[in-house]
Amino acid sequence: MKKELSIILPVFNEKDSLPIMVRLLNSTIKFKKEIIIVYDDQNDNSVEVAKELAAELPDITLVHNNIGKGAKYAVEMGVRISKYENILITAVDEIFPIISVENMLNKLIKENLDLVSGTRYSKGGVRLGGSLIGAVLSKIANKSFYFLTNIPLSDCTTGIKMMKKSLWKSIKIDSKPIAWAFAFELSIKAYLNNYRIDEYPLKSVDRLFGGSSTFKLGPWVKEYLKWFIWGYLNIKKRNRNEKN
Ligand SMILES: Nc1nc2c(ncn2[C@@H]2O[C@H](COP(=O)(O)OP(=O)(O)O)[C@@H](O)[C@H]2O)c(=O)[nH]1
Ligand SMILES: [Mg+2]
Repeated sequence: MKKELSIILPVFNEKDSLPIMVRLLNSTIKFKKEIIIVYDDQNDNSVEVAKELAAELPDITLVHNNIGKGAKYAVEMGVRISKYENILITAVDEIFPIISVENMLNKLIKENLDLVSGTRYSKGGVRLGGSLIGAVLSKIANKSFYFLTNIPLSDCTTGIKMMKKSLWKSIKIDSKPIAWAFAFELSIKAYLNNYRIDEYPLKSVDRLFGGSSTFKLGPWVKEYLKWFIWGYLNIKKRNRNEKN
């Protein structure tokens, strides 16, 4: 497996965070990579900034997601035009030590994994910033899901995930395009389908450089809870069948 990476950045009005994330990635990554910025709407304030970045720096592609609104479809659009076999999806507003990207890729390749998920909840990973309610709910959901299912990922819901493109293509994502619920679903289905998965600790700070979160309590809780229950039941069922 070659040390090459397609980085997919879904953006929703990220004029403040986007240049910081792109510059961090561009200046620290020395292996072959491309950065794919995916926006949903022509009027999004990231578009102009992204055009300037693409004109100034190498390996940057700006693409319009014409599949449907939401990060889920933006990632799908990014994967479709990506040129490498390894992909990283990440949120542009979450700043973490960018050296972790190379460490995650080394891990993916050396250990022949299908998915390396970031974790903010174990092995020294930390989550900072963002809204208090979002942070509390995320922590409770991930800790209890880990405890109840024994899934080897302590942060199933994080959007920072590196994987082989074949994994993304083989998993059918059914979640509604609400927040990053698809990342939770992807973690569960990768585990259920016996893919080789592991995690890498990240110290991440949410919304360090402005813009605003798309967090909406009601619909988010509903969609994440749905996958929590679905995942719990299906993992239990799988484990029961394996014992017999
Ligand atoms: N293309 C696209 N990107 C989105 C959408 N919603 C959020 N994002 C991006 O997904 C990432 C995380 O979003 P954010 O609102 O910070 O979520 P939170 O941290 O969970 O509150 C950021 O890079 C956003 O710009 C969307 O509807 N479409
Ligand atoms: Mg955020």
